[in-house]
Amino acid sequence: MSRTPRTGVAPVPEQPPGPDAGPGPAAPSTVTPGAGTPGAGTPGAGTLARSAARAAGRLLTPPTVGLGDVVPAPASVRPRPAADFVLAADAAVRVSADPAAREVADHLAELLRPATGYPLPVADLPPTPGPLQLTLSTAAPRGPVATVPGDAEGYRLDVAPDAVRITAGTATGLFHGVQTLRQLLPVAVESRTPVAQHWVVPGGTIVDRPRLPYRGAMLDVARHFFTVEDVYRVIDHLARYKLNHLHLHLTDDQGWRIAVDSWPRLATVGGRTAVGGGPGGWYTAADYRRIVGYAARRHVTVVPEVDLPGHTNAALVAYPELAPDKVPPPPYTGTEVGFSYVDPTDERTYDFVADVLGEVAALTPGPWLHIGGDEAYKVKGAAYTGFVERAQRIVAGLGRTVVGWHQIAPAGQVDGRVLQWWGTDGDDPTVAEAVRRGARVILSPGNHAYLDMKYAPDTPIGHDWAGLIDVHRAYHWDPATHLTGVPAEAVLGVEAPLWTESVTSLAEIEFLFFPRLPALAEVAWSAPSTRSWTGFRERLAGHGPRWRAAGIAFHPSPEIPWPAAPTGRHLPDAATGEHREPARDQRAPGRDATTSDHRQSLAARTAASITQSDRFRP
Ligand code: TNX
Repeated sequence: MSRTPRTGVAPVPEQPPGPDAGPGPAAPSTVTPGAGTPGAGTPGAGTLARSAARAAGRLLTPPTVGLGDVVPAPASVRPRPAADFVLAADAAVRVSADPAAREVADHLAELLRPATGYPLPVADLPPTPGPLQLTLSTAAPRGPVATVPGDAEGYRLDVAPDAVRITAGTATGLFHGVQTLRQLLPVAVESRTPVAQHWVVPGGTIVDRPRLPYRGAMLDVARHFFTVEDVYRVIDHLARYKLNHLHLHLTDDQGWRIAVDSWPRLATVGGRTAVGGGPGGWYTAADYRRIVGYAARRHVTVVPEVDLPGHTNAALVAYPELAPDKVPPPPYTGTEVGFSYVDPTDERTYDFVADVLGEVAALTPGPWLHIGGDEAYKVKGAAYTGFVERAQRIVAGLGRTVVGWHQIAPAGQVDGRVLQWWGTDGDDPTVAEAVRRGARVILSPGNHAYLDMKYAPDTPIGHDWAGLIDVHRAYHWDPATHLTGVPAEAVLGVEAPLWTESVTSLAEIEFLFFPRLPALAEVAWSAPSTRSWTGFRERLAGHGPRWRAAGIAFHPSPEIPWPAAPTGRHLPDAATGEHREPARDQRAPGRDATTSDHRQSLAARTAASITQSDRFRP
């Protein structure tokens, strides 16, 4: 159904119209007199001229993207090739009079202004409809948007010659519709400076909603620290692909990254280290609030993780009273796991847990608190389950929902508890039993969703303990049937964790994210009937030029039919923004690499970043 693209972007296979796609808008005439003129009965000369110019533009400039070339695949796509829309320089954005919807409209205008150079003022709907309309409504004009109870994220996008209309029951739905619209505009929309271009959007109707409510990625800011601005950029990447949760792994052996007023040394002492001996860092409460606020404006919920009772060396350095032997351990900058733990037999430990979780909860508007629970190898049996059960009660007492790595499964059930699965074999009777007792599951299978795994043996950073994960492996699995004994109804969603033992910069985060993050986004968002590897790789191909235009580093996987050169691995140089080849001969450390290996690797990588290589340039 997607038109044959004009830029080498491959067409997508026909998608079935969804049950609620509706008949679509009536075919408009080529020129719509009076469009955009307040109260116009008879069109003025200016209006007619603008309409004629638009019509001419349409004739001269076909869209560069097919209506179906969207990632993740929408639920239903109905192209209307005669109904393309051209954005005019005098266009305004009109939006339902609602503060949250208004924020989405402002976001749309901010996305479009740099590349178009158009002023794109934003104003309320009604009275003037205007060419870009965002309408908050429980029922779209031509058929319901939200037919599934609780579907708070669906939207409908109608593209006609006179207007692009996004209709949704919630501001979140409008926001997702805006992300779709962004993908339907020419690649140049990603430019940060004005581009002379006909801003054509392919005509037709998309009706869309997510398959799973929880779609996320995790960033480990503990092994290496990332700035607030880096995290903003990660949030932008999530939002682009309709992921709605950012899990921040805030604490680990190598660093404590969130200020806690009642235990100040956690950050000021425990935050000073990082893998490989770097300077570390931590977020003040104000920093963290900025992250949470930035995410909220992009309809992304932050899920903070305080990893307990293991992965706590940094906390023990700061407060030795929490250690089993009350002796301060040396700071840890290696990459081993499972050696540290807070003393589960000391009441002071539970004061610490309650204080920390209380402060983090107070800073976090979202419903989730992640208590970790992984790899606490030295806290066994009843000592472990007893600790987890107390931590779970503390979270419940704060009015939040517990999330923990799936190792917490044997602990008693609390309402709504969520287990995050990170195993690799799809079968865990303990998790299945916890699900029978009411637990829900977020799926992060290590061999499909772990973004710190290498793509291929020669990937310059990352691990391989869960296997190599190329784009096909990231894409090719089904959350509904993945875990034995865990039915689809118990699957809350999918999350792609990025552990950062080997990751030291935003460019490296992006290189591991792209193109696998969009693959996992499609696993989580798109109905099975709309998904196919062939269709995905062809739709995804058109995103390479978008990432390049947006300065996003990515791995140009040979599995994807990218439309044009350049090939090669593109890690933009942090200082110059120039794309460069990462040091191919350097292996980032695995789980058991030594600190000095890691230091050497970092030093070599830094050197590589200033030695531009032409080997992989187009
Ligand atoms: C396992 S997955 C871990 C992390 C490591 C990661 C490296 C999980 C819950 N724990 O501590 O960073 O492997 O891939």
